Amino acid sequence: MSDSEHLLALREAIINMDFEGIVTAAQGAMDAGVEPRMAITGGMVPGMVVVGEKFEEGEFFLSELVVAGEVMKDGIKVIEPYITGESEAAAKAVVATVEGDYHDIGKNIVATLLTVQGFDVVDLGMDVSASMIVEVVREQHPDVLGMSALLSTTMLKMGDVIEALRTAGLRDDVKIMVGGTPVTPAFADSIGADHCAANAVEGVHKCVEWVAGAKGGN
Ligand code: B12
Repeated sequence: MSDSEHLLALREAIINMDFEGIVTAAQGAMDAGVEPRMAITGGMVPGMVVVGEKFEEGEFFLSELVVAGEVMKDGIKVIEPYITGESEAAAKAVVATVEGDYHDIGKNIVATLLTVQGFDVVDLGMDVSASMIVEVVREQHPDVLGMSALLSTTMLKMGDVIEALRTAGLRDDVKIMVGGTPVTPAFADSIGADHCAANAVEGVHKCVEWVAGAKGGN
């Protein structure tokens, strides 16, 4: 099987909500030497995009979104041990899905990739209030704060968090990255975030760059 056939098998297992299929496809891809990050972003994530489209078109219901999400998590469990870090960043990151939002799959991928890059990751989970994030930033002094939102309504909460950090006098102590499908660079700018991640891999590269830059005195 070629790499693209493995990616297709991963995509199909998500769309078919196939718990056994995803484990077989993920293990098959890893055994064949498919790059683990590519298996996630080029195989499973496109499958989730199709699931989202089917939901939008009325072919799938909420129950299917939940099951597809669980299938994706099972696939990530298989792939996770194969992801190796490129460098030891030796820095701290706090990640959270903002208040009112129960989408955590993308945020979990970010947390995994940050961990393999050597970050000490404090994962606050989903539906996290601005006041909780401010408290944790105050106590933990992270180098990076990563926030995720998948709903066009909840992404506004990211702005509330940044405002609350400003009020607390903590805004300039931490680099802030926002991500999730509805989030655009223009939106990130408008709320005063430092970066809008195109995807988890690009976002984590940026975090590594920030930390390396800070160490180098930039
Ligand atoms: C799975 C899913 C769910 C699951 C979530 C399960 C879970 N544990 O996460 C459940 C069933 C709970 C759910 C519920 C709902 N959902 Co939903 N869901 C999805 C679906 C199909 C996939 C999301 C996903 O996990 N994608 C895979 C991950 C890997 O991708 P990702 O999250 O985008 O993350 C990637 C990048 O964005 C990035 N990233 C994300 N965050 C961050 C953060 C940082 C710091 C960085 C660096 C990078 C980064 O990295 C990831 C990898 O590259 C999407 C459709 C879609 N295609 O996006 C709809 C979708 C997001 N849901 C939607 C809706 C409407 C809902 C509900 C309101 C439905 C309802 N009527 O109740 C509820 C809301 C619940 C709530 N309050 O949050 C809409 C949102 C529309 C909008 N723009 O507002 C979508 C787009 C579906 C649609 N097309 O209509 N959903």
